[in-house]
Amino acid sequence: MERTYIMVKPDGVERGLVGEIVQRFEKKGYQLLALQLLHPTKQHLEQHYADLAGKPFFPKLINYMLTGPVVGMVWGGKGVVKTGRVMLGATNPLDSAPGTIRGDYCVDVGKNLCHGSDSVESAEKEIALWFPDGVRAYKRHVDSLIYE
Ligand code: DAT
Ligand code: MG
Repeated sequence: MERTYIMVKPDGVERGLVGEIVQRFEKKGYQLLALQLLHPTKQHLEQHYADLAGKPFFPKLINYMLTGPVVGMVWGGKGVVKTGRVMLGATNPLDSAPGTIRGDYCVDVGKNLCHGSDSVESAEKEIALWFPDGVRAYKRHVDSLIYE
């Protein structure tokens, strides 16, 4: 099954938007495979965002991500990586369509509420980084009502 790593950033946790974000993925029909609230270390975040290490906004991004706990999740289902990012909205919330999470709940790129993996490959890397003990699959009876 395709899987993605979705993370509610510290602003989203503090603003009480964890439930809203979880609910959107639940209502869509995707399967919750793992969920944790975590106070990440600087080193962990630098690893998560390693691809952006050379960007001018990198130090600010890491400091933002260290302002409080994050809620990390693994969601599974058909097309969940690409569709998950559509559900989050564009990186810059001012470019995010209304109806997306960023489009509905935030304004500035430096406080854009949530993270979603950008490819199947990075999703698997991120899942291994954030859930090193592994993520167990389980059968859902409701799948017969969601998938044809
Ligand atoms: P995304 O989170 O949509 O995958 P990304 O991986 O390019 O976007 O960047 C990771 C985060 O870094 C993004 O959610 C917010 C921050 N960021 C990206 N581009 C930025 C910019 N131009 N200025 C400030 N922060 C930025
Ligand atoms: Mg990204």
